[in-house]
Amino acid sequence: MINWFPGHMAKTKRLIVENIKLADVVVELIDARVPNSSRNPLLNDIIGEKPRLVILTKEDLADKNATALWKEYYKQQGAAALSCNFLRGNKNIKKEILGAVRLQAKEILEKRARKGIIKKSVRTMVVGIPNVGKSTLINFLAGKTAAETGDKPGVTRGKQWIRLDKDVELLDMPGMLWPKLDDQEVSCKLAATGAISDLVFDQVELVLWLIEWLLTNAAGSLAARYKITEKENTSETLANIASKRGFLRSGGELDLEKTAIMVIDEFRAGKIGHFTLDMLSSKETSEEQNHE
Ligand SMILES: Nc1nc2c(ncn2[C@@H]2O[C@H](COP(=O)(O)OP(=O)(O)O)[C@@H](O)[C@H]2O)c(=O)[nH]1
Ligand SMILES: [Mg+2]
Repeated sequence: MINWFPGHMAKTKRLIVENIKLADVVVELIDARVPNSSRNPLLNDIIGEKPRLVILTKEDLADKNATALWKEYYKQQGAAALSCNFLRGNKNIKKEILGAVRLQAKEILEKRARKGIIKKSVRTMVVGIPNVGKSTLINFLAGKTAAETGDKPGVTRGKQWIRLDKDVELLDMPGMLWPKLDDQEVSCKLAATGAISDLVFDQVELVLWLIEWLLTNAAGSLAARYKITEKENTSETLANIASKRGFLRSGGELDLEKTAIMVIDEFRAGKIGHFTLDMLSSKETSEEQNHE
């Protein structure tokens, strides 16, 4: 677990700024379950006008309709947007990603051609907050042989460009972004999806927040999973789950801690359902607030 103290953020930002200079197209990973909350607020400033491909990761765990709407939203913003389940990555997804990167780089390549530079590859790098799937994507795209042949002279020490195809290269190191933790709601969403460490939150408090979200936005999902009666009161609903599962302490009282950990685990694994915690309207609202 990384502690995002200010000095750490400054260093991380410096590194990303340096690396982004070398890339033609930035691949920004965001978690399809929390497309707004899992974005780094400073990334727009850092990337500037550079072409961008947004990939919504873990689409297998998110709400399908919401993912489609979010992709539309990013396209309207001028980025290319795809969604993937990297655990079931196949050749088509790789082709799609490379195609989108090429398309985003088209203008840059044309500009280079006008200057007489023709053979230069498109360089791309992956950025995102912890746990969003950066390493999984790089391993999936690069494969082992690509990583081994990626070493080239003239590249800053410690950095390697991995060749993905004749005309596309990928930086072997992802750009690690810090999550936004100044907003309690956003922090809860990131904790619930596993983007931030379990040590940061009291698990019972977190599960009460999650139960509240599910009762409000996906009524019936807890009842179906745990064969319980949902209550308006979140604590009572949690107690119902604990007693249904027989989670008791030695004294016979309900073990809410153990129940919390179980529910959070099952939520993250998609066993309670496939949910997107960030709705588009809340994103728009938060943008309005930022402008005030
Ligand atoms: N369900 C699901 N899990 C994924 C997907 N992509 C990555 N993961 C899992 O998410 C976790 C974090 O991935 P990792 O690549 O280490 O994230 P990083 O910290 O950004 O490098 C790992 O347990 C991956 O197996 C996906 O598309 N679907
Ligand atoms: Mg990683």
